Amino acid sequence: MKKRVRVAVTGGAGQIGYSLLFRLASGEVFGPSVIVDLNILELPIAVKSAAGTAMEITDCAFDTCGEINCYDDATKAFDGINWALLVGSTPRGPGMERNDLIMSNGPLFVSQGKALAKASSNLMAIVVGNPCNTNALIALSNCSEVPSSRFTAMTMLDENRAKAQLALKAGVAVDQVKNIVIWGNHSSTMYPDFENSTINGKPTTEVIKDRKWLENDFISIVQKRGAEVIAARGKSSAASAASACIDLVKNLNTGKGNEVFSTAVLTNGEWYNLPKGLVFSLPVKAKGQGSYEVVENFKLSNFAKEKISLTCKELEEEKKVISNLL
Ligand code: NAX
Repeated sequence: MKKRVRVAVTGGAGQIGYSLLFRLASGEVFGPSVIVDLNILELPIAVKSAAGTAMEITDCAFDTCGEINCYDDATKAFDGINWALLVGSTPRGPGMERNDLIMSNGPLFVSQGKALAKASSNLMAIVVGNPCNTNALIALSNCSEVPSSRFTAMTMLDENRAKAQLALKAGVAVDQVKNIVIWGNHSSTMYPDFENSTINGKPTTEVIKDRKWLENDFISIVQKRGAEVIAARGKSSAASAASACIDLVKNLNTGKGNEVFSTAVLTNGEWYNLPKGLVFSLPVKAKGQGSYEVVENFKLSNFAKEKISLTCKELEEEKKVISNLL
């Protein structure tokens, strides 16, 4: 009998959900010998649309696709799951400030954290819905039954964007770029750390000698890429975000051949002089089946430390805004 894995995807009727669900069902993530059962959670108004997506997934006749269930109740959707991909959240409306968005989405992650507490203690939860770092902090704070280390917020899209930009600039294939890590918040303060990265095994700064480009253009392109996509497409990044989520699940599940990658995890007060209690993107290595360890030997220049302190300050401010939800 084939092994089974049950994955909950919230916001399954949204843009990211529409790309993500098919790739999960296709066998690409968990392999050809694992059946993937999908629990899709949506708002009541969007459950019908999610059911339409479920019909299309069925129509793909993937060998690895198991049951597909659509719910508008988080407790039911999270029952018996191994992975929770928390994508659904309210998008920023006209005239809304970042703090308004943080406050409007916060309660959702309180209730989803509580629903996850009833699911299973060894599940892995990935928060994609923005502001994802702070939403992950809210969810894990309301879910004491699941270890905090089983929660992460996705900065893999930022890492992929950074990797692609360095590869383009250096004129190499993307797989030649390694150790490119995003520090901090998934926001315009994130720090894509070119100083610790390598291209073809050499330090990036030796391959791309234009330090001004690295310090200014490169960082700015990565930080503002999401806004640039919105300006061009009229909608936020969706297929690339789903693809990054697939990469992150694969990395966490299989270990990525011992390679370093970025994801945002709860700080313990011991890593890189960061304060305790923030969900902060750091270099990690996966140990498989969702577990990981933070890589502690990255060297940080004064330039990097300055950038990291800015993104840290932003996360501390966000934490203050939702302190009543923790
Ligand atoms: P959409 O607006 O297309 O879809 C969101 C879906 O979530 C909708 O179908 C909505 O009905 C559903 N939803 C809202 N509240 C819900 C709840 N309480 N329970 C279940 N479902 C709920 O947005 P989409 O483009 O798919 O983006 C989803 C989220 O990802 C947004 O918050 C977006 O900002 C965030 N992103 C995060 C990225 C990252 O790298 N971490 C990058 C892409 C994206 O911007």
